Amino acid sequence: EWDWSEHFSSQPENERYLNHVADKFDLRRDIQFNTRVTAAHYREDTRSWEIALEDGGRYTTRFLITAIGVLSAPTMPNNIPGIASFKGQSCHTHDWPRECVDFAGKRVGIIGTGATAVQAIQEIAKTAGRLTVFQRTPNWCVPQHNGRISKEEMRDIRARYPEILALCRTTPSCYIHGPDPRATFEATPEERAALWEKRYAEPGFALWQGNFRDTLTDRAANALASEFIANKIRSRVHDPVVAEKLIPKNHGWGTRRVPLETGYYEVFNQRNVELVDINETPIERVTAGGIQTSRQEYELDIIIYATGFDAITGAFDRIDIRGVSNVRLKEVWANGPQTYLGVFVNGFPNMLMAMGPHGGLSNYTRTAEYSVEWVTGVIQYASERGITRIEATAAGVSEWTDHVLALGQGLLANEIGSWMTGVNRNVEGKQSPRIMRYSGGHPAYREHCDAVAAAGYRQL
Ligand code: NA7
Repeated sequence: EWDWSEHFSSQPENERYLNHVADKFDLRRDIQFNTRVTAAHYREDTRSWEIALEDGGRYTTRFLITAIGVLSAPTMPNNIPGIASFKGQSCHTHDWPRECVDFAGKRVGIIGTGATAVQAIQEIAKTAGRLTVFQRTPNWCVPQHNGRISKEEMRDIRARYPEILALCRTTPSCYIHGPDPRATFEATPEERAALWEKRYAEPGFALWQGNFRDTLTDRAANALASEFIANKIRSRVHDPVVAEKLIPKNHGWGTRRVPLETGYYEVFNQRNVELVDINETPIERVTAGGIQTSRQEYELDIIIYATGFDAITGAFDRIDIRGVSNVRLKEVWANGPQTYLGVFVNGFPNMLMAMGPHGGLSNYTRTAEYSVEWVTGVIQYASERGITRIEATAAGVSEWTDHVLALGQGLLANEIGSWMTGVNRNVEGKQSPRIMRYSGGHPAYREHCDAVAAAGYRQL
């Protein structure tokens, strides 16, 4: 019943939609807002979890479902001294002010060039007096091709919802795009160019998810695809020196999350925009009036920290989660997540993770829906049978962890630091890439989980 106005809707529309869903299903009565959980401790004697809130509140619950998100623990660049001394306006993109920020005529600095920064930069550049982009690592961005949805198109989309959702169930990452069945070198140069041009002109992740099947595993194939995008960047940025700075050199196409853009590269042709490569001229400190690099001080009215998240396990680390014998989850995961199906952890009975590490983390809405249904299925099964304790076996966890690690071998994305490999250089102990996600494709993930459910969860 919802009429979407755009193919990639903006924040206000997303919020309206979520409120609509909450109202429609009368969900608010089950939600306690503005509640930060600080600790969750398992008690064996009662087979329950004790939950502590920041405001001193306490709850006891038999089952604990964590649905705390993979990108919900924002991180500031704390290696930069002087952040608190800045006298102008500043914020992390995650804590964006509710009121509209007016950039007109202002001198704005932004640190970071991930997917969030790319979206911010292309908008802010429209009105800012001066925009300075402090870039550490460029990313491979491709056009989003957003567009408005007319009434007729919406009618057509609505009629095809079952077909669209069925299609998403067949692809590895649950998008409408699936890989081209050919390997890169099975196609002629003309066929390759034709596929890449076609996908580059299509909306969303068409090029990322709909590329030749070996693009993200074969180095030579990846290098060719990278060169295609590099040439697109060169053709869009007038100054060849700036263009080269915007082309990633330390990772291949598609090996980190691909930012979608609308006129991002053209922004760097504008006279009011400057790209500062902070590998060449590192940021030394934030001052009262701006940002000081090794070359000069940039005077700024606004500083935006688009510096990302302690992803996937960060939200877990920020809660004092303790299982049997007071063992801390953060310590169990010190060398990387260990889970069964991305849902259970041995030694943490009755805790179920929706969209947990090593689970099927892909197109978020599609895969979260499956995850939530599976987790609630377990609880329903237990409740109906009076089962009061559910725990994955140590063997189950080590088998699943080994399986996930084996599947992740050979994927170029797992060699490079990014939030998808759990790297955040602002967080101690998260400096090197790890395999954080199940990479066998969501259909295979569902097969595993469905089989476990069908067997009455006995393999837990
Ligand atoms: P990302 O993709 O993690 O990007 C964070 C950016 O901030 C990235 O360019 C980082 O550079 C940069 N960064 C972080 N810390 C620093 C410091 N200390 N100095 C300079 N630059 C820094 O987060 P986003 O919010 O853009 O996107 C997250 C996901 O949300 C996105 O992929 C979508 O899936 C939704 P680096 O690359 O580490 O050199």
